[in-house]
This record gives sequence, structure tokens and C-alpha cells, in this order.
Amino acid sequence: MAGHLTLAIVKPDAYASRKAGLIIAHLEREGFTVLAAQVKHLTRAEAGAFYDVHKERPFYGELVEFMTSGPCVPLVLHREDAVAHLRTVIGATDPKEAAEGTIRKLHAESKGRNAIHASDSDDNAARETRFFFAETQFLR
Ligand code: 3AN
Repeated sequence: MAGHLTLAIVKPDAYASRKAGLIIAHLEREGFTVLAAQVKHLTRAEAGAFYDVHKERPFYGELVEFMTSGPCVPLVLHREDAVAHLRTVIGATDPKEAAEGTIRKLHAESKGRNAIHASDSDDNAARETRFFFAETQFLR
């Protein structure tokens, strides 16, 4: 399955504005199958651990604050070339720079409150799927 799985998170801004369904429909239109999903309100410890790679970045505190501000929706997604295709579908980190028709262009408010997370490599996809889900929940 390597290369065919990735992790997305519908972030708290999009969940709170009831865009989770719209975003999942967008992902399905792009050929992704949802293998596992949950609604989860992250603790500070969980958000801090998930974004550990960014802990030296100036926006780390803001990021943890935002990601714990309400529930989010982690999703394990399956598709050929999953990581690269999902990065294209979500668009640039800053919605002002995101291409037309991308999820962030359509639904994100700002660089911080940007609607969706997507793994940026196969290694991170493997780590991030297992952060939220047991393998038995998505490998079948
Ligand atoms: P991406 O989510 O596009 O992979 P990264 O990995 O550079 O972007 O950043 C991880 C997350 O950190 C972003 N999704 C965004 O929520 C947040 N972030 C990045 N840059 C900033 C910034 N300048 N100010 C606030 N939050 C930021």
C-alpha cells in the first residue's frame, strides 16, 4: 500500500463551519477512498506531538492553540499516488497563494486557519496514519 495511502485532517476551522462533508466530497471526487475517519478533539500534548517537526518554528504555539481549539477530522485516504495528488488538491499553505479550485482556495481563511492538513511524504503519511489509527482500522 506504500504510495497509495495518505493522511488528511479536516482542521478545526473547517469542522466548526460545517465544511467537513463538503471537503470529504471534494476528496472523493478526486478519486480518494476514505479508509478510516474519526472526529477528534486533540489535547495540547497530542497536537504538540503531531506537529513536533515544527516545534522550533515561530508559529508552533499558534498552531497547537488552533489545532486544539475544537474537533478535527483525521482521514486515512487511498488513491494511486496519494501523497502527491492530495498535496495538489489541497493547494498552497497560504490560501492567498493557492490555485483556483483547491480546497484551501475554496475553504481556508488564512495561512494558520487553512482548513486541511495533508502528509507531505510517504514516510510522514505512514507516521501520521498510525498517530491516529491502528493498522487494523485501514489495512484490509
Ligand atoms: P502545509 O500544511 O502546507 O504542509 P507547513 O508544513 O509549512 O504547511 O506548516 C504546517 C502548518 O503550520 C500549516 N498547515 C499551517 O496551519 C501552519 N502554518 C504554517 N505557516 C504558518 C504561519 N506563517 N503562520 C501560522 N501558521 C502557519
